Amino acid sequence: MDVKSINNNWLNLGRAITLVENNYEEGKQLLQQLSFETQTPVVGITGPPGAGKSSLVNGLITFLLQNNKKIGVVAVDPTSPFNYGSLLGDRVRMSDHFNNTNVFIRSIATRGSLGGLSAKIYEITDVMRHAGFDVIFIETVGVGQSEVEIAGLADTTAVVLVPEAGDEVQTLKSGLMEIADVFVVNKSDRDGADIFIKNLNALVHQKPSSNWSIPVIKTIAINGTGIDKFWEGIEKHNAIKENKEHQILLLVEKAWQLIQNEKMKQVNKHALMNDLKAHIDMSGFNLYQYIKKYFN
Ligand SMILES: Nc1nc2c(ncn2[C@@H]2O[C@H](COP(=O)(O)OP(=O)(O)OP(=O)(O)O)[C@@H](O)[C@H]2O)c(=O)[nH]1
Ligand SMILES: [Mg+2]
Repeated sequence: MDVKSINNNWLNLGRAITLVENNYEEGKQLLQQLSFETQTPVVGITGPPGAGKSSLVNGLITFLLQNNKKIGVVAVDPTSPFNYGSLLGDRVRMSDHFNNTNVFIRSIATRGSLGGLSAKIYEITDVMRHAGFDVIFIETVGVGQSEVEIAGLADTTAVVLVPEAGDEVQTLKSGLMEIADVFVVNKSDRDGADIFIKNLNALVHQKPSSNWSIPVIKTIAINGTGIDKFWEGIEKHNAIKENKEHQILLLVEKAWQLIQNEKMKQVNKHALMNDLKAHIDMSGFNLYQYIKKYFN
């Protein structure tokens, strides 16, 4: 399958994802054709079950369609595979118009045996980056260990929380604090929202790796309140870009996951980082060709 055939053709994109998902040789060859200069922003949306992640993505889709954007969505381990279909309504529901809509949605079950995200999600996202979207959203339920992984997957990670008594302390313990580029306090129609936001704001401080100051955005997904602010926060973060060192750290994490997935082989992350640094700026760099040397 030629990588060009998936650009703006979602029937082909769907086929390509299936090839990659099933580890077919054709899928592997496709991955090795990908250009790593293509930079469609990938936005990870994570947070506890039921926080309103799908509702927020739905709101973002509605908002972005009004601005003629093309949107890709990956829902990882969705509790209900029909979630988006029912939220989005007829307009973008997968139908005869599948190829004409500006929204492409794919649900995948990709949790590995240890509960973490499997390498498939990295591969699928890399394929999607070549389909001509303006933005790609990835929804995952934040449950412990998968959080660092989603940070490595996305250019911007939004952590969705809800104002609930007692939630604060647990939330901060669970590592969500470290991975958030943007905080969203959804269900702000509930009691205690403003106090929760105030407390969260007090705890959020600048990320050591950059000069980015993490915003705390108040939303009510069910009526669209704050969706514009949420998008603004995503765009601002995308514009500053994390520093190169941080990007390399994320790339090392990704390469390591991919190697683990293929070979279950122990690779020294530090050595991997040094070697990757020497290769990353070479023209035509492709991560999937690069990692092949670790498979022998
Ligand atoms: N009151 C209120 N309810 C909301 C809001 N946003 C979402 N909900 C409701 O919360 C429930 C869960 O919303 P989802 O969008 O499915 O949440 P989710 O985080 O995607 O859930 P999982 O994917 O199952 O983890 C639904 O019944 C929504 O209608 C909000 O801002 N206010
Ligand atoms: Mg959901």
